[in-house]
Amino acid sequence: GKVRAPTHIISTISDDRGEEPCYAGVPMSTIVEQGLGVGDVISLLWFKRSLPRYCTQFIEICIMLCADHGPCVSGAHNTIVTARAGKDLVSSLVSGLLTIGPRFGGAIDDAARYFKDAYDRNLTPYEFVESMKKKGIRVPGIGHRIKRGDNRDKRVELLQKFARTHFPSVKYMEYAVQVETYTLSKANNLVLNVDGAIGSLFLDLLSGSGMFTKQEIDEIIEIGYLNGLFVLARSIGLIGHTFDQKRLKQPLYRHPWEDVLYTK
Ligand code: Q5B
Repeated sequence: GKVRAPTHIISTISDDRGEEPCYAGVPMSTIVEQGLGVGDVISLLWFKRSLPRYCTQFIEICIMLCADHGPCVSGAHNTIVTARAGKDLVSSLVSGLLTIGPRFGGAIDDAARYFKDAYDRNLTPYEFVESMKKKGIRVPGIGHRIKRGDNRDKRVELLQKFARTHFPSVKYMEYAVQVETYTLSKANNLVLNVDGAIGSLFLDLLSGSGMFTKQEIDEIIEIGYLNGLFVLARSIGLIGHTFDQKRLKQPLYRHPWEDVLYTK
């Protein structure tokens, strides 16, 4: 009989061998004809399934809200400096993307991991936060450089409002809010930030939508899909910052001596 030579690559998300490319089995013409959006495309290519409209809308809101946060944040700053050094679009973009990590924008997966673990183990916010403190770990998804208890992050409020209206359950997000109430009692900058809001709400999306098994949810959290939302979103802004600097014909950036503390 026929013997299949062993393949070097296994791929399960897309296929371009037919008349048109398919994402998770859905032809591109269907995506366009049914008026689907980028949230649907992300659902197909990342989660390999079509998700209900409120889920894809939530994904799109995350992308829109995280697309940019001004020129002063780590990612935009790196991109601006790189563009001003005369580098090309891709170099400027990746230089900004490389700042995304545990402190800046890349705390979504860890926020989801820690909030899920604490909620599932029935830890009170006090027990959770204090156990993190004992381990010397900052609570991912909590804290912001400019947002405060009396100057909340509008993005967090918008995400919460959408989820409270459309999600069947927001138990993880409500737990994150209880954690925030406790951390705010310690310091005014320890707000639930955009990473923490997305991390906790994505747990609610995964567990409340009925579209994922428990095993699939654990795998998504373990692999770490969710920082991808910030990476994808912020690429939009970083590309914009690159074009902006080129359009403005900005010269090579040099940091002023006065702004450096030279010391031995
Ligand atoms: N303390 C975000 O720190 C920041 C604590 C904490 C317990 C915490 C910090 C943090 C976890 C990571 C996280 C996502 C580094 C942030 C984002 C996207 C962005 C950015 C933008 C955008 C800020 C002062 C005191 C110290 C600390 C304690 C701080 N955070 N304790 N758990 N989580 N968060 N990142 O203000 O006793 O004095 O030693 O790492 O979720 O990145 O817009 O800018 O869209 O671009 O520098 O929104 O919170 O505070 O380091 O001076 O700490 O608070 O231990 O206590 P800060 P520090 P003590 S959203």
